[in-house]
Amino acid sequence: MAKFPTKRRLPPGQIETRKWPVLDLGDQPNLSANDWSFSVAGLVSNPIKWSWADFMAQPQTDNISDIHCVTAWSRFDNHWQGVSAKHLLSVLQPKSDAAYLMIKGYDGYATNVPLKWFDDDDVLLAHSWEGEPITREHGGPVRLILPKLYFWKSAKWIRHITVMDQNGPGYWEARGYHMEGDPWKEDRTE
Ligand SMILES: Nc1nc2c(c(=O)[nH]1)N[C@H]1C(S)=C(S)[C@@H](COP(=O)(O)O)O[C@H]1N2
Ligand SMILES: [Mo]
Repeated sequence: MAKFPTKRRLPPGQIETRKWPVLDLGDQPNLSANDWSFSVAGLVSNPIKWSWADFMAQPQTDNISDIHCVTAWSRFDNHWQGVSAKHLLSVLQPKSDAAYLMIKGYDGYATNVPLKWFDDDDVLLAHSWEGEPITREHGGPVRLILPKLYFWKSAKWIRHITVMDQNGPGYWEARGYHMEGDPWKEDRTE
């Protein structure tokens, strides 16, 4: 085994798990695909409101990425399918002063993400995991997957994104979690 692997996979302070723990505020919305819709407003040229049919009519992407939760577990090689953030942004056309997103779930949860972290090839609005619909407990019918930040940024039961020029805290960020949350820098708390 190489003494100095060229690419470490486990960020500092993390432990690999094969299970997929469930973490949320405890109120898991029970949304059928037909109950679900998703909207984006704020500093964009083309605000959207997508039904499930509108969402599924967008180009579909799949990729494999790792989960890093701030509670110290990481899960490798998760296969996701959905609509890429790159595609969403191409539809929205953010304005020149757009810099931060507030991402909201149907349970009232919110988390803030800088646009520069959202605008990446591995970011998805995901509807499937390992070829199956994402279960209710993991945020189905649609959740965000933003693998390069701690998993609290990956909002489950995604409902709305507000595009802003100023940063502001979401649920956990208002309670001491980091405004960015890069696991490689151990951005756990502010
Ligand atoms: N809507 C919503 N999204 C959420 C949360 C939540 O409470 N509500 N919890 C976050 C936290 S703290 C984590 S670690 C992950 C957990 O996702 P999982 O239950 O699929 O592992 O979801 C994130 N997204
Ligand atoms: Mo978390």
